[in-house]
Amino acid sequence: MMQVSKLTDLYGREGLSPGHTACQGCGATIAVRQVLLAAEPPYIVVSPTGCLEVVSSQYPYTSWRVPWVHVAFENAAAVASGVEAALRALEKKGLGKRQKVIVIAGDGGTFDIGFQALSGAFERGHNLLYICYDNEAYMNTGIQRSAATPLGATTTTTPTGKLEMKKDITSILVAHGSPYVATASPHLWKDLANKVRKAQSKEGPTFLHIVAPCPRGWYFDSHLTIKVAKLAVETRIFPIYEVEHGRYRINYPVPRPRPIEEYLKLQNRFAHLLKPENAHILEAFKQWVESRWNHLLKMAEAFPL
Ligand SMILES: Cc1ncc(C[n+]2csc(CCOP(=O)(O)OP(=O)(O)O)c2C)c(N)n1
Ligand code: SF4
Repeated sequence: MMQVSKLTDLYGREGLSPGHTACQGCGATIAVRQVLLAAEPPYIVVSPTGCLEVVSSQYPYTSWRVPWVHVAFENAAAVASGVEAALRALEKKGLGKRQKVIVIAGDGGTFDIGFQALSGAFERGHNLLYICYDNEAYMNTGIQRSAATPLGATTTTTPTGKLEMKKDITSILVAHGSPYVATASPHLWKDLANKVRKAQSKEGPTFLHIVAPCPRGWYFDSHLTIKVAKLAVETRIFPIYEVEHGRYRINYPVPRPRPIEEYLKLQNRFAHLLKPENAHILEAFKQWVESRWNHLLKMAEAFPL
């Protein structure tokens, strides 16, 4: 596996062409571009319905320069399993080479409606890399809440703020016994690129969870996307780590976290959390961040990579 150390390592591999119709500053599209720059060809991408699909495939045009299959919202991992099984059967007959199938899906298609297919594919042990770009809501259909939406965030279905915590999807995938599960952020592009390659090189089902700030649904100015991603990591809200066969490594230690308010105040979806009457929700949010970080530290100490 070749490590990515400079931009020229990725030169000439654009899998997503310009001309797509994503919003300016779309974190998901930036992250997907990085994924495709890093991925070692050949590979086939499977995407369920969501912003990424809608902005990249308006008939009769396509932004995809790699083989790409669009499937229903709920069955990306099931279709990817079928593609992977077919490739395996062809290889047995000497008719092709095995390759990792890459799913790229939003959080709604991953945490919620595609979860059964995802869990099944991991349990069956298919050779696929499942990537979730997490913009923390169903953006394509109008910013509805998902299981990835954080506590307190305003969406069109939680107008006064979500009451539940974000689902810990990475721990769930680790519990499936996956050989490689990791998180990444587009502001740490080298780390992201190397994780794509590592996840691709492992036999079996692997998972990459990428924070994907959405100016439209998080209500921030489009030039702030990378700053928001960086703050998500530097406040410990979105820890950057990897888990190989159950062993943990924190790739981006945050010994002195930035104040959580710095992250929240950039995004209007959290505006009400900074009002004095909602101090208890802000406190619960902070406790959630701290307890997850402490849990991660304990795991990295008890089961180091
Ligand atoms: C079974 C089914 N239910 C609902 C929809 C409508 N729908 C299409 S995309 C989408 C939201 C996608 O959200 P997410 O996966 O988070 O991707 P994003 O749009 O945020 O990128 C919904 C609800 C659908 N296509 N199929
Ligand atoms: S709504 Fe958000 S995720 Fe969808 S294209 Fe716009 S910025 Fe990207």
